[in-house]
Amino acid sequence: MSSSQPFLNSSPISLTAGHRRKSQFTYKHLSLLGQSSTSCPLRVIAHIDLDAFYAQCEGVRLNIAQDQPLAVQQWSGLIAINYPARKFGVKRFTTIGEAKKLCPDIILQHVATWKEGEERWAYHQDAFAHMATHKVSLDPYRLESRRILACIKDTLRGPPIQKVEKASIDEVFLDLSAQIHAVLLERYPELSGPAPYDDPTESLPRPPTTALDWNADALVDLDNSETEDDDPDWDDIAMLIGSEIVRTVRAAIRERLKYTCSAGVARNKMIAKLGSAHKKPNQQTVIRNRAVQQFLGDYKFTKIRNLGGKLGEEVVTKFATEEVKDLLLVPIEQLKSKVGDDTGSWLFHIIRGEDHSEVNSRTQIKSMLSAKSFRPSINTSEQAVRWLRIFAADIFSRLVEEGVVENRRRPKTINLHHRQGGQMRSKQAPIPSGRPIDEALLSDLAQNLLGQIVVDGRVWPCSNLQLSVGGFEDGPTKNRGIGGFLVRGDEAKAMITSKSENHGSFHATDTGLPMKRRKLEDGALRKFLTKSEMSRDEGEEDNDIDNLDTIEEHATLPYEHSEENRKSGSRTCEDVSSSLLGSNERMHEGIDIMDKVEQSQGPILTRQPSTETYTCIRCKRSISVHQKEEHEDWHFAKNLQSHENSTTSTIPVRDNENSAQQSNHVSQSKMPKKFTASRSGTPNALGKKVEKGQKRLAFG
Ligand code: DCP
Ligand code: CA
Repeated sequence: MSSSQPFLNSSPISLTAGHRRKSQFTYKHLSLLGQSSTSCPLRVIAHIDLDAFYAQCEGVRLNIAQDQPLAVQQWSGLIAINYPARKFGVKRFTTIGEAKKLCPDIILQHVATWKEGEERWAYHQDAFAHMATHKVSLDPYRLESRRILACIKDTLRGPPIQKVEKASIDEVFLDLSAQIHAVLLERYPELSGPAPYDDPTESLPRPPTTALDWNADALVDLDNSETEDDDPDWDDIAMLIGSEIVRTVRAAIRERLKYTCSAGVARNKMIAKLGSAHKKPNQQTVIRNRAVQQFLGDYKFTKIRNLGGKLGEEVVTKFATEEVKDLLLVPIEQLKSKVGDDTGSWLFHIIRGEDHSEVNSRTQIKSMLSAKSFRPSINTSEQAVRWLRIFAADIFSRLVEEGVVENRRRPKTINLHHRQGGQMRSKQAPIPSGRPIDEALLSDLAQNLLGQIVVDGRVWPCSNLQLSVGGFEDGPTKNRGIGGFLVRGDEAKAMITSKSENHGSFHATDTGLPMKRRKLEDGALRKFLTKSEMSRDEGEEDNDIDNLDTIEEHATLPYEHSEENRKSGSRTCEDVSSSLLGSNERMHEGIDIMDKVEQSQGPILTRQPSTETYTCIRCKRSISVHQKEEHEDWHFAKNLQSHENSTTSTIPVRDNENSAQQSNHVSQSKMPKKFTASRSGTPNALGKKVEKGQKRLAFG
């Protein structure tokens, strides 16, 4: 942005003017602003949220007029509704039929899907009728999300260093403090001088202005104790500059990418986020420090981040109110005695608009998950494998975005969760280092994990499968190639011995067990699993999350069962419970061929007709030479299996939201701390209510 543009509607007055009063802020505060300190009272945070995001993506992609009503359909429900359609009363819970009645001109665009058996997602006209054989792809929206993020960063480009945190697929937080500091010094050179007597606790001079031009911003009214007649102080000026920067960013997104968004500008993340939702679409709301109490007082505290669920409910019950203004009257000691010391103290401060959480620009994806719930359940390995292939392709395409091809980042483990009846089981294996990750490798690893589950029995009918990769680590430094991923000791030996094998080799470890590798590409299980016809079961919505880190964060919050995770991992309890299980499991021996294969030897062996045979020295059977390799694989796997010390986690789970509670309970003692207490100290409460921004879908 150009800092030379005037933003004050009164001309600067000399700071040496005799009538000048002191600011309530000090030189120290000014310096903290430059450091983006979370405790700086001049701090300015912005939250930007795209309006009707998926709907805008489709509108832009299809070049549809901006006033044309449009909604994004997923199966038989609507997941995003643009603002022109909202005027007709179309909402997220509106049925397709009702939407057409309310707004006959509405365009309903189905989300892109991966069609079973196809290699890429696409926009399929008839996807809505094929829930069982299609899986939703959010790639188009992720791509747009990235373009928007890049545009924001480009517009802000420094110095000073940017602090931009991607909070979900269509939200970012910006800590504008350092930028604002630079602009302040440029526009008010008087501020750059040393503090009087070199004492940083000396007050700053008062800003040389009496009125600020807030342009078209929605300005939240000041607190009752304040008046617009009061002269602005530096926090107001900082907010104004922040607001100016945000306007520039929003204009760039609009001009370059055609998207509108709304924004909140305030002193912290919590208030900025409430601010962006305050006036939509295409507006920005500024909550000056002097307006915070007024702003929050009008809210129900259940709208505040972390208070939307069970904790919020508990507070409502204990204090018989949902209003912030009522809770403000409760002394801290009483809050502590009713909800516990930590939570009480946190609550006391949060309703007063105090939040020192950092805008973390280094938030990185820790794991990725692709999943589907099946209704009715699926009943064969063949069906499962078809989905695993799609999951693998889905995850791989996201890994590409994450820089896996260039070795910028790389996951270390792969996890498969499987639900049958009341049981959720999961298997995990390391992703072999020292070789490129590709779709086939992920698919092979996944199929092997499935094989492990199959051999344990009680597999079908299966109602949910989830494939995830995790344990991301940064790739080699600039001058190291793929070979730079270190391979040591046993692993290196194993790699050498498996060199002649194809890329699908894998290893899996159990604590203390030697690593073992098997060939997958032509393995018996793979062939067995892939040969039969496609699933025709009717499916349920997909669960599709690209950032389990977000889930971990949200795992501390109340959850309701939701089949959807459209907004970067904020909306599922099944996924939460399974990721908890996964994270606590020991690595499991990765054996690829199990009992199931034994039963299926017939079909495998007869699949490729051949006249040439040989007699297997181990089982003395006559085998086609074409199948020698896979037959030997089978023996190998049987051997491994007999040595296997299974570590499968079989934890009873109940349906829907209960599954999260139950699983959480079972594994509580092993849970990483981040699952048991939130950053802000709120208690773990995997419960019923949907957090704001985790709305339950109308279908499922
Ligand atoms: N989403 C979803 N299912 C939900 C909620 C959201 O699939 N239950 C998807 C579709 C939305 C996107 O996430 O377009 C962003 O969610 P928001 O809650 O920000 O909603 P919108 O961006 O659609 O609308 P708004 O203008 O209110 O932000
Ligand atoms: Ca949005």
